[in-house]
Amino acid sequence: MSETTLDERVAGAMVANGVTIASDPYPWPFDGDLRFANTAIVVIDMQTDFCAPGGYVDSMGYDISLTRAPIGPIARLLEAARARGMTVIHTREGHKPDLSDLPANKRWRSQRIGAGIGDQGPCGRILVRGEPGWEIIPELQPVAGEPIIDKPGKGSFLATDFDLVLQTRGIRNIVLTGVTTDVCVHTTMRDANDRGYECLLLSDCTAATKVENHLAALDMIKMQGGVFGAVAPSEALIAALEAL
Ligand code: C5J
Repeated sequence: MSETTLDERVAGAMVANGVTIASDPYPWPFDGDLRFANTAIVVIDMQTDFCAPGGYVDSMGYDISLTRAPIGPIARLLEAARARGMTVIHTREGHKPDLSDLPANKRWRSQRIGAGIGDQGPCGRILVRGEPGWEIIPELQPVAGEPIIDKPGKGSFLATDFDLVLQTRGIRNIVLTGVTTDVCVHTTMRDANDRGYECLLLSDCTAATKVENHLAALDMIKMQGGVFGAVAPSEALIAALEAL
């Protein structure tokens, strides 16, 4: 058998499948290999602490109407994905009750802004596993069989079995949703991209605590020809799923 170059294999894959979605700065995924079986929807940290009254973000004084804005678009996307048997994975940021996995500087910084991680707040101890604030919001509850990744950090790979879950299910394409665009979503996307996953961030299914940061985070993905992947509105992905 003759050797093929990487360019020829990419071109071959595009011809073989040819399914991409309208995204920026390139039609995603890069090789047209978009299938229900190789694509996961990842819902990052849609927890009370990030998007409900009395939670961590609210206690820091940010406007939770921003972090609540993706709830409707994510719910519609999950309906489309679940109807097609796609993998949906949820993450939760939180620390052990004894705070043994909470770095001192993370705690110190949060206390400085009046929302100390591990301290008592209106929704229980802030960002502590098992507390009401740490729970995923009722509107986006996981359904049976959907993995939940508990992470102590901003990224979803550190100190978790996220990569193992993705590999076990044969996932190559990752669709990122959730909060916050500039922190946990970006950290996860950057890490996933370095590991060879083909990433798409949905602009209306993500949000930050500042609109400027959300927009800047979208821009960063699109530079250098799509340095971390691509960006699209959820309607573009849903249209592609309906066409598959
Ligand atoms: C933050 C997150 N922003 N889920 N966490 O502290 O993005």
